[in-house]
Amino acid sequence: MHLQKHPHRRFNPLTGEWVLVSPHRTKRPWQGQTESVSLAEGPAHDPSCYLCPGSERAGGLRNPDYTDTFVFDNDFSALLPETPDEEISEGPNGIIKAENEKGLCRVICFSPKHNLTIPRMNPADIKRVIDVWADQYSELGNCDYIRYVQIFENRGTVMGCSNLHPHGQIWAEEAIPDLPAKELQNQADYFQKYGTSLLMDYLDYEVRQKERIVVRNESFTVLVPFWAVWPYETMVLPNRLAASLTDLTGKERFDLAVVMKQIGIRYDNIFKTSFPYSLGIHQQPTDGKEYPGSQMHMHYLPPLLRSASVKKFMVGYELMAKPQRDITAETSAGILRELSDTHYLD
Ligand code: H2U
Ligand code: ZN
Repeated sequence: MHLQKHPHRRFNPLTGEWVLVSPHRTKRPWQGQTESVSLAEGPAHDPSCYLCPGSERAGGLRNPDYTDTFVFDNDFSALLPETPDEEISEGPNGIIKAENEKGLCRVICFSPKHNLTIPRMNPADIKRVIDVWADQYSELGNCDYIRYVQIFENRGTVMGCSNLHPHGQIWAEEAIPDLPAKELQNQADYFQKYGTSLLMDYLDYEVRQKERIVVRNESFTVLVPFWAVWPYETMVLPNRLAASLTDLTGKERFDLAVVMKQIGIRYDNIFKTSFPYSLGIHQQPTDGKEYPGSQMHMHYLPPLLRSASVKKFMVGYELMAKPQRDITAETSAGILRELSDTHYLD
């Protein structure tokens, strides 16, 4: 089987799921929808932006005149700390099942500047965001009922982001959500079977193979995983075993900031646009249990495919069967690797 020629499916050892890869299909014509492109840089301060320093938010609270990062409780939290402790199990064989879910949602502004996105921030300022992420992970994880903390960023209107001011979210909750739970289970099974870390072994392999590596420094590696689903999906891995951001030294956090800037610049440079994506950090649960072999990592899931205006649709087959992609992980990694390290706007 030729991975760049023949249709095949690839296995994702983290989730235990498969992705269909159809490299022969990349020349298919496209006459479908195009997304509108955001070209202009916005202003550094937008008085109508509810995330800018000094602005009033929807809930009536006013933001302080913050100078670096700013964290607040989401005014429209999906999870709440006070909910009645209850479970429902009824219907034939208990098929109607519900459990209460306590939690907290926070918003983090990355910068006071309305138009300063991560790829255009200094590594030192990105490191500050990473420090805040680590502090939030500890603080929220220390709440007695919080077992899992999910840090993420939706970037760009295509990804449902409601505001261009660079910001992310943190949802902390009582139950470990299904996706991280699956990844943790597969890492635990692997450790049980082989006595080593699945993601460390995988990284080791990729570093020797080279073809899916995008950028790398002393502490971190960015690669397009063999099993990537989204056209330019990447994963960011520490070069040593670390359960969470709190395990990282100051130098390692700085090195993470550097690769985040590098991958961010490359993303923006692909189509000369503020590249939309969802970014998420998977870390060890905060339930006090041991997770031997589990490795913290970040996923970048960007939807764009052919241009700044054409995204990959996850529709019929993907919604009903399994994910599918045309351009291979190796081709995407090659494109990302070759792109300039200088942002197209600089
Ligand atoms: P997104 O851009 O990823 O949608 O995140 C913005 C979040 O900010 C969203 O969850 C919250 C929304 O609930 N928000 C506030 O907490 N206060 C506001 O004044 C507006 C938006
Ligand atoms: Zn703003």
